[in-house]
Amino acid sequence: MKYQLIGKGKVEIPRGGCRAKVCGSGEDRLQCLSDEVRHKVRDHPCYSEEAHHYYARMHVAVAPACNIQCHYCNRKYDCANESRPGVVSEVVTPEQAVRKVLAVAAAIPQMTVVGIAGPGDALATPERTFTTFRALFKSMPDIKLCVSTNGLALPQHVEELSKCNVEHVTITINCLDPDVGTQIYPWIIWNKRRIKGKKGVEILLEQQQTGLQMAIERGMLVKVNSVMIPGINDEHLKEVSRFVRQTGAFLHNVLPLIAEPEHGTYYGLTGQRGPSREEFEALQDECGGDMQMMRHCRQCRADAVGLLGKDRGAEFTLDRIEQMEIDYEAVRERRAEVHAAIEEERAEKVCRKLRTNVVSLNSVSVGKKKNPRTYRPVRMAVATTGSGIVNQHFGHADEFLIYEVSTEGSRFIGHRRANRYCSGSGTCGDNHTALRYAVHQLKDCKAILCARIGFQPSQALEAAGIAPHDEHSMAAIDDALAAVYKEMLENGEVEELR
Ligand code: CLF
Ligand code: SF4
Repeated sequence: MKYQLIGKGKVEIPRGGCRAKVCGSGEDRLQCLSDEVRHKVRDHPCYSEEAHHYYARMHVAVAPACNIQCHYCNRKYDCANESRPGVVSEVVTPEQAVRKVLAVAAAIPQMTVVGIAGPGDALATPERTFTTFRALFKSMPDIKLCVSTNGLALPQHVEELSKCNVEHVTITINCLDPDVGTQIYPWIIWNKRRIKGKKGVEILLEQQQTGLQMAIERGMLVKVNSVMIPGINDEHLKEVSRFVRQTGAFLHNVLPLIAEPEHGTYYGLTGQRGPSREEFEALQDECGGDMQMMRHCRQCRADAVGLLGKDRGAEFTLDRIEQMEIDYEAVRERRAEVHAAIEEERAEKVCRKLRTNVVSLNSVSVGKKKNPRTYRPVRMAVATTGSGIVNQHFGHADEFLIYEVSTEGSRFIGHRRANRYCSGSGTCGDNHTALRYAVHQLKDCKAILCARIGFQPSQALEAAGIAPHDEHSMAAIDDALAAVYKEMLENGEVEELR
């Protein structure tokens, strides 16, 4: 190795969790964690795949400036570390941010986390970020606080983050090797001076690694984001993932580069491509190993509000929330009730899963009682609006969740964007482009589970080898997937493993 890592291998892992490969990202994974860590992640929609079906997050865009330049960023757009390209509707002051959080907490009681993720870097304008965090910690202590940063200023602010009760820290680490870094970062601002090239990159990487260690030592749950840039850091990210695992970070989140000429970024204008879906999934699998990988990231906007993938930010613009009078004590009681009901539902789901799913799949009789474990897993898509239930019409879906289903149960793979097939205006049948796109997006799936589906889309999907299922409407996703897989096994539709 031709570069130095900071304190590699020296950090104690505080999470108390098991590292068994069997741990998934859902409830089974949660059961492996210490009580303290489980408490921190069980209602954080980014840190727990299972939680993202139930709980929402919001970002307050209080951080307009940045202290580095990434070749994939044009700050007219959101921070590409934590967002999809799109202009932030409005940068808010700390006071406006608190007001906005109050409004969202009242309207969306499932909102459990407030994050600061841009549109610049949260720690490049620390006074704005910390004024916001302090006020939120004081007035709404039941809401978790989360920050996302490029890491340059993390070491000098980690103590203050800890004092503000920020338990979740995301650091974007795209490389460990400065020679790779020079192809990603042209300059940084350090001690009020612009430092270009390798020297600047070396400072950035050292700060990132030091900040990562310091945050972990203070008991924060650290997630590392890495942007996959084909031909630049794609191979190198496997090494980054190993490093992340060794430091004791909780989660690694590899994101695909989004680079379009219209975004005006260096990569967009120079033709740097993002990864294909196949390349991206292959890297996620390779980085996985016994490391917990995040697969449900939506690359959200720096002002996103709501469940991941279901943005409601437009409902909470400053002009809309100005007149609201909110009594937080009443809101807090209501939120506690809603959270208790969600937890009851989740507990009931776990019991039901233990009683039925695996048992029923493992005991399914296929032909002459062959062992069903010798059958291939199958990919299936689900249309859902949340709560872990198959509850969305095919034509209303903006995205589909993708699972790999086998006799062992179901494993979340990721999400696929969709364009709504049905506008609700009675013209669904004409929306061939959206339908073609959905078929393309689901081409590796054998089934789509939704609340309802019309005749035309059913036909188009079936012709592409994707079986539509709306008979499990309102069933829990895991149960519905298991039932469809079982049916496929019984019908001899699942390929046998040799
Ligand atoms: Fe926001 Fe990030 Fe906190 Fe989540 S997002 S600051 S950890 S509360 Fe989540 Fe959005 Fe992905 Fe970020 S889905 S982009 S990982
Ligand atoms: Fe843009 Fe974020 Fe990079 Fe700063 S750290 S240049 S805001 S992507």
